[in-house]
Parts: sequence; structure tokens; C-alpha cells
Amino acid sequence: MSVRSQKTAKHLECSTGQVIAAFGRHYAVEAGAGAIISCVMRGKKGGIACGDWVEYQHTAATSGVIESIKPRSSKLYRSDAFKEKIIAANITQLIVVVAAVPSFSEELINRCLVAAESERIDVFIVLNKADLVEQARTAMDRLTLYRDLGYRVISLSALYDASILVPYLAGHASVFAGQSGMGKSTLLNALIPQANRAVGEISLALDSGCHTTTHSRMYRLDQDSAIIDSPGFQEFGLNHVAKEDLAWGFVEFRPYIGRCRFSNCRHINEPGCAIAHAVEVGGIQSRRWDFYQKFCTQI
Ligand SMILES: Nc1nc2c(ncn2[C@@H]2O[C@H](COP(=O)(O)OP(=O)(O)OP(=O)(O)O)[C@@H](O)[C@H]2O)c(=O)[nH]1
Ligand SMILES: [Mg+2]
Ligand SMILES: [Zn+2]
Repeated sequence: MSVRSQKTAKHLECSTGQVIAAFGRHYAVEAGAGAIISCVMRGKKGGIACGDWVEYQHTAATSGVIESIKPRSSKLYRSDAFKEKIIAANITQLIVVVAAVPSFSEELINRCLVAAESERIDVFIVLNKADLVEQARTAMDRLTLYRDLGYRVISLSALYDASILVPYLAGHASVFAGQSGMGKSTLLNALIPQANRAVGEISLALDSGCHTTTHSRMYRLDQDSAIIDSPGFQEFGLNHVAKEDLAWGFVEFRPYIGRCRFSNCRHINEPGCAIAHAVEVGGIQSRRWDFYQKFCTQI
């Protein structure tokens, strides 16, 4: 057989599957019939994420080698000046999970919102641990701004009843993201009990900075819907977001974009800035502009 026809034959043997978990350089790929194939990537290339569709070749009945990654419809990732960390690929919806306790970082929420907006995927906020009534009320007050901006904010208790979330998951590939200890894995278990995700002791998570979930994993809710549980984070770098896209990532800035005196206005301290003016007259909350300015100087 010529080299060319060998290559063609190889190509023909490829199967398509979806990566449902990535552990270092090992990947669990879900095959068409739901079987899980344990795969490695051909060569040294990494960069495969949970949610990726891949072409792989069997090396045995339940193992294989990934040959290529199919084009992604979305890619959610964090990045700093040195590296990027892919959280999930091909998702249609980011669900930011915060909790009544421990207290959450509003800056991280803003970073998640920008990341989702820049990938043009849906995003909303879940306030978990609503059973802790007093703290949940305080937390909800902190989230009012986001509700006013038009973001959906759903309050629930993963320990008692998460069913209010179900209608918002239908037809979506969603990812739960947020700080450690917010209850992402508990929520996943409430929705998909057979997932049996490990959940952490809060005190452990806080005292030692220990993250219970170490790898993203995708679970099917039904034929059309899936959820990815991801590890908690304390940082969410936005180095990959272009400066022009940053302002776009703040939804309430959009009507003012293009109205500044200078066409290349960064909306920091330029004269005639339409966004600065909107902040002055109360059209934009200064809290959001502060976050914008902070992010802008970091990318
Ligand atoms: N009171 C209360 N506790 C909850 C609720 N949901 C989760 N918890 C607790 O919060 C702690 C952390 O839960 P996890 O599900 O492990 O949190 P996580 O967000 O997955 O954390 P990482 O995997 O580290 O990112 C556990 O002790 C849970 O029992 C809730 O609705 N109410
Ligand atoms: Mg977890
Ligand atoms: Zn401006």
C-alpha cells in the first residue's frame, strides 16, 4: 500500500467523540453509543478541553489516540501573561455559582461576565445556599446590581431543592464556574444524582485553600442538555480579551460605545468620554466602571 493510501485508510478508521473529562494528558472521550474511550493525544500537543469534539483512533476496545480537535463553537478560558487555562469548550451557557457563605468576590463575577460576553455565550448567576437565610439576603443585596443590568440571578439551595434551575438548562451545554466552596459539585449532584461528585468540607476548603474538584467533567442531563462541573478558582485573568472587546463585555456600556470624542477612547480618563459622562450622571454604576478600569490596565 502506498503511503498516501495508508494515510487515507488511517483517516477512515477515525471515530468522532466528545471529551467529557481531561486529566493532564489523558482524556475520557464519549463515543457515539455512550461508551467511554480512554485517550491520549497524538504527539505532544495538549490544549484539549472538556467539551471538545475530537477525531480519535482506537488502539484497543476502550482506548485510543486523539488525532485532531474539531473547530470549537466557543472556548471559555482564563489567561494571564504566561499561560491560558481552558475551562470548557463548545459550551452555550456559563452559570456563575456564588454562595451566601463563604462570601464571594464581586470582581470574579465581573470577570466571568466579561469572559462569557466576549465569547458570545449566555451567562447567569446562581446564588446557592439560600437555606442560610440571613447571609443569603445580604448576598442577594450585593447581586441586585447584576439583576438590574438584566442578568438572571437565581437563588436556591443545592442541599434542599435545585429544581428551579432545570428549565434554564434545557437544550444547553452549561458550565458551572466559580470560587471554591460555592457548591458547584453539590449542585451538580442535586441535578444528576448518579454523577456522585465529591464535595468538600467548607472549613477544609477555606483553611487550606484546598479545592475539592480538580478536573472539569461533563455530565449529560438528557439528550440535548449537558452540564460541566469545573474546579473552583480564585483568579480569572482576562489577558485574552482584546481591549476593544472589554468595554463590550460590560453590557450597559454598549449604548455609549462609539460616542466618545476620540474614536480610540479607552474610557479611562480621556476628555469627552461618553462612558465617563454616563457614570457621572448615573447611567452607569461607578462600581462597574471601577472594575472596567482595573481590568483595562491589566490587559
Ligand atoms: N448550607 C448549604 N451548604 C451547601 C449547599 N450547597 C453546598 N453546600 C456545602 O458547601 C460545601 C462546598 O460544596 P462543594 O459542592 O464541594 O463546592 P464546590 O463549589 O464544588 O467547590 P470546589 O470543587 O472546591 O470548587 C460543602 O460542604 C457543601 O455541603 C447549600 O445549598 N446549603
Ligand atoms: Mg467542586
Ligand atoms: Zn470613552
